Amino acid sequence: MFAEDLIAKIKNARSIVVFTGAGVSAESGIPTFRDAQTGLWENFDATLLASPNGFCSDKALVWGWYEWRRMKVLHAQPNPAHRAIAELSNRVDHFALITQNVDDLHERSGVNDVIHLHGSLHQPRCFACARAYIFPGTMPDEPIEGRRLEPPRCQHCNGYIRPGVVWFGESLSEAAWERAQLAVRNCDLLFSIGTSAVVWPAAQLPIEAARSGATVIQVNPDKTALDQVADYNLHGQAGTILPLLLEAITQ
Ligand code: BV8
Ligand code: ZN
Repeated sequence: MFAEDLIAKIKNARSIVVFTGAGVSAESGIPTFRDAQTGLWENFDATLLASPNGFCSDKALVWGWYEWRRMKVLHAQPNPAHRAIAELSNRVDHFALITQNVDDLHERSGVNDVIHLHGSLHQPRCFACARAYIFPGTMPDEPIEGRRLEPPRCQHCNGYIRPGVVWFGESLSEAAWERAQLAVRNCDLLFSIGTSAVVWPAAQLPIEAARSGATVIQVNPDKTALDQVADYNLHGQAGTILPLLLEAITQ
């Protein structure tokens, strides 16, 4: 199934980075970023909804969209791809997981130190004073086509609560970006899993790994701009490929 030199490279790697996008959560039933535009969302530009201007121009529409996505994540379970990545993290001396995803499925599959480049659905904060907001313990019950929902207000300054994610046009957290760059510059091997590699500066990471001499392995059913950069392109679903890869390296 896999080239012998590929298996040897993974077995001999002492430092591995796994870089993931929405595709790794697809088999958990979480729509990938671009096809999250189902129902009500199909006539909205995602990059508009996921932006400060989008929120300021229609807070209830954007907050309702994020609550619908948060509900999807709360109902979802980690899939075999998440679990294979967690198992890999226990088999290598140095491991870093860098994700563009805002769900917590990597954490729930057992990876305890996840670098979230684009924040998290589970850490809302006040748009004005940045104080953390704690969600009520209840499960949101959002219809599939979504609905407008007024965002809650901050108890401290009465500002609007916003999703704890990095929107388009917002800069990434310095700390996360520094950690991610350090990891990719010092790894022997980087997996890029389930990302269309179109969002910057995240998309730069596998390129920096390759430039630093790492072996780059891409897992994606489709071709992406990374096909030119990767040493190995495993075209298929992560939930199928990764468990087979783990099996092959443990033989
Ligand atoms: C910034 C959180 C500047 C919100 C997200 C160059 C440099 C810097 C910036 C830019 C630049 N060029 C353009 C920009 C602007 C912009 C950008 O990149 N725009 C894009 C559209 C061109 N970047 C930004 O605005 C960034 N900010 O740089 O700030 C700055 C600097 C200083 C001071 C101020 C400002 C911030 C970008 C972060 C945006 N936030 N997420 C939310 O989630 O709602 S991005 C969001 O979209 C996701 O987090 C993710 O990163 C991205 C979606 O990408 P993917 O994860 O790849 O998902 P996608 O659906 O695209 O693809 C899924 C893939 O999986 C597919 O390939 C599919 O084939 C595959 N797949 C499907 N099923 C499976 C599978 N693979 C495996 N197995 C399966 N089963
Ligand atoms: Zn506040």
